[in-house]
Amino acid sequence: MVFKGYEGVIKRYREFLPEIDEKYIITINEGNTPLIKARNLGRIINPDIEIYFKYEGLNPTGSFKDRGMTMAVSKAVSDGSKAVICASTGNTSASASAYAARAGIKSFVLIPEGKIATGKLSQALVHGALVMQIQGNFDDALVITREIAKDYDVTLVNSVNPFRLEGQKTASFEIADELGSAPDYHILPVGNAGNITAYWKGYKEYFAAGKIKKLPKMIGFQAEGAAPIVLNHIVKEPHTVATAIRIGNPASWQKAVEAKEESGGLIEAVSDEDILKAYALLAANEGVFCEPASAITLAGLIKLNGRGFFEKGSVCVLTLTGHGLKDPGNAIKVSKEPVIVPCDKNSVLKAMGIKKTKSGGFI
Ligand code: AN7
Repeated sequence: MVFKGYEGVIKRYREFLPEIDEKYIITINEGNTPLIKARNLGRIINPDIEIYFKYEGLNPTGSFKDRGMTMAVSKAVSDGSKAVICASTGNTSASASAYAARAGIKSFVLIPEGKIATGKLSQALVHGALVMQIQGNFDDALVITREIAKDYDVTLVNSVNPFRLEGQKTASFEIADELGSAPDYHILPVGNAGNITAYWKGYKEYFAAGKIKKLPKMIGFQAEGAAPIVLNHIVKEPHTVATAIRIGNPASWQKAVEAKEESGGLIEAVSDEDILKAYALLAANEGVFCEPASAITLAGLIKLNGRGFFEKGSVCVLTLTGHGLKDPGNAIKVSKEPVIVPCDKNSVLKAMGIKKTKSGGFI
């Protein structure tokens, strides 16, 4: 039987990616995520700009990491590697362990103890990784991981592995293919700074190939308590509610600064309070549920819009890097509590606030 369905980013964008022999491709059909036009937020924030969400939470493990992991794990397998290792704030570990499971190789993950969202921890565990909770932060874990990968027979699949960025750049191809152009502004969260680097690389390659006629301005946001690039110094003890981007010494620091400078963009910080407000606003007004680190893009857009940053007609794409279900605890915290109602119809009607029967109007 000949399968004619979609089979992931390596096959789709083969001509723009390093060659991987087809028999080694490890894919869970990542990529091909929806670009969703905002329906209500434009009206609330600024009716003169167009806002699109690249909803990366709809990748197989619920984050953008899968685009890079298909490349990194395929390459590892084609090189004969039998194990992968990563440090992670959560999503990389979920993705690495899933792709390793699919490849039939081992995965080792180092995560900061107590600082990763429950959904992500459950993923790494259920996919069979050896999960090591390190009594330190992500930056400490990455140092150890890099050292081990240098000296032992395990493949490092953090974004310092160049194949990760190759895969991740395919998101900008998809956006350009759907818009028929690059956006004016592309807004991303910045943690270890791999993704903003990958997107910029992707846009530049599409431009060089004549697929797009202009380049976007790259706009990155860090959480105020974890904003080394904005502060221009390492943050020893980063803190933020957006645990995915709780990083104080990003590996792709310099490349992110280059993306910002070459594109004429910027990298700024926003507060945890504004991140959580944007997180709730997005879910309640667009039906799109992302994790707090992803919502920093909307918080950042609102911040820039407040100082009249966007020209009329600007097209802004915001990458929503991870699914909201990764981190249900924060969703519950920012929402109204469920109401407790006795188990009878009248109590339910009372709780609903309905007074009249059918066609009598609602509430
Ligand atoms: C949802 O999983 O670093 O700037 O170890 O999970 O490319 O690091 C996650 C990062 C944004 C930041 N949004 O991307 C990890 C990890 C979400 C993330 C980022 C991450 P980079």
